[in-house]
Amino acid sequence: MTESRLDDLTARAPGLRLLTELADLIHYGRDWTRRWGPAPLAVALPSTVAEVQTIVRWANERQVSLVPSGGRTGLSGGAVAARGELVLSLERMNRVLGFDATDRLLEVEAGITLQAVHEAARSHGLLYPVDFAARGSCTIGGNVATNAGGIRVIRYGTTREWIGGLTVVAGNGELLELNRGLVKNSSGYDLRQLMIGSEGTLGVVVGVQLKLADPPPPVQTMLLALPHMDALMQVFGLFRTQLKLQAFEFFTDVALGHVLAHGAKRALDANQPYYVVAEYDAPDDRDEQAALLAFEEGVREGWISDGVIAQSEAQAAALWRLREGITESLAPRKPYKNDIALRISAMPAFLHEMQALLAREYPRMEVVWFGHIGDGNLHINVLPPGDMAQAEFLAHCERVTRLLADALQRHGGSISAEHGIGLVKKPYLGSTRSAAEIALMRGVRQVCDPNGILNPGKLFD
Ligand code: 2HG
Ligand code: ZN
Repeated sequence: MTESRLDDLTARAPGLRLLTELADLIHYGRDWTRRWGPAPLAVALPSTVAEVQTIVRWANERQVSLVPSGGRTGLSGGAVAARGELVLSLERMNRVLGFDATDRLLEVEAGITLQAVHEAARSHGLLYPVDFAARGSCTIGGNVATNAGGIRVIRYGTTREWIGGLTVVAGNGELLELNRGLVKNSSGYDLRQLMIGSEGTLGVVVGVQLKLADPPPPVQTMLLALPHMDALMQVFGLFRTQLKLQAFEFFTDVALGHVLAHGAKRALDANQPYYVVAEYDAPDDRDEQAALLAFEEGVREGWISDGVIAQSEAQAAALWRLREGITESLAPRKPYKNDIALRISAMPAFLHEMQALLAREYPRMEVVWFGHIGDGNLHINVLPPGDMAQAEFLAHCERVTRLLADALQRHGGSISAEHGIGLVKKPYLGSTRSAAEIALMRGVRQVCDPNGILNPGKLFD
């Protein structure tokens, strides 16, 4: 049966590359979550939009589930294929298709990496401003699917802000050109925005028109050590009024311990419980002076205990590594991850409640938190104790996540800030979205994908 279905697909798309070797099934069937055993039917690597359309039409007729797949750096299981699905990898569709200087639009295929987009924008003297540590492996299609955020959201917003148009293969195989790069387009529902963040459940994104920005002015990078948790938001309040922030990222001493053990270099002597990497525009002496004044005020207030300003690009990269290297340094320990969002105004009160909750519920476990505190996004990674079985660890963390979800609901937050819902956060969707909203989302999905072939089981059942 399986064989004949695949034979039928190759008969319809003779040039299509199809992988069925076990090593490939494992490689393409999982993402960075590593929680589900990969078990796809096969992996299709189309190189044209027409091939993607053929695959989607075939999947409808043959009732085969599809898992659209980018760089599989996701942390919520959105690109996992563990139930005999066909992985539809866009990795061969990775070209820059064009650039229009008047419109400032870069047109790319969905499988291009974020880093290649950065380079293409730079080659035109412009900037694609969404950025984060997985830039070398993640793809634009995946960024669109999760509305990826990253380290410069406080200045530039999330992926959503930078999409001028999308080319999408709909659930029935038809091709949709959504918004076509228009700046203004008040002609009904914005289906482009509906696709963004839909985690491959409403259509397969094959092409993207990216808006580009002016390149940033020269920036400075500062590492700060803070003596207590309240200082995080106090320093943020101070810095955002005095400086033009590009990024405001934090991590704890526990996180620092892991990146240092993983090869990063210590930048400050004394140990403090919290650290911030701040990046701000510093085109001239006045901005540098403003940064020093803000720093001194923070010290006077007792919010900052120590700090260093990078004196070279290499030093700035070393400071950034302390923040961006955290995920990789924790990966061997198979952490359980939360990725939560709050309004910035809700953060101080929430932080206290969360700290108490984590201390109470995870007495035997190491909890590492860090993230994009300037835009209200915290990452909480819980490390299993060496003597605890994986299933017991997961069950424990799921129970605590339920409590965290309740707290978030009370504070008006979200159970997923930028990693998506996928499989991992599915049980908690109802803490962030109302029953009426979920019912509407279900209806939209049903209309876009009536046969239920697009990433079934992800986001909601
Ligand atoms: C980051 O901000 C990523 O570094 C990963 O979103 C977060 O590993 C995590 O929990
Ligand atoms: Zn993040």
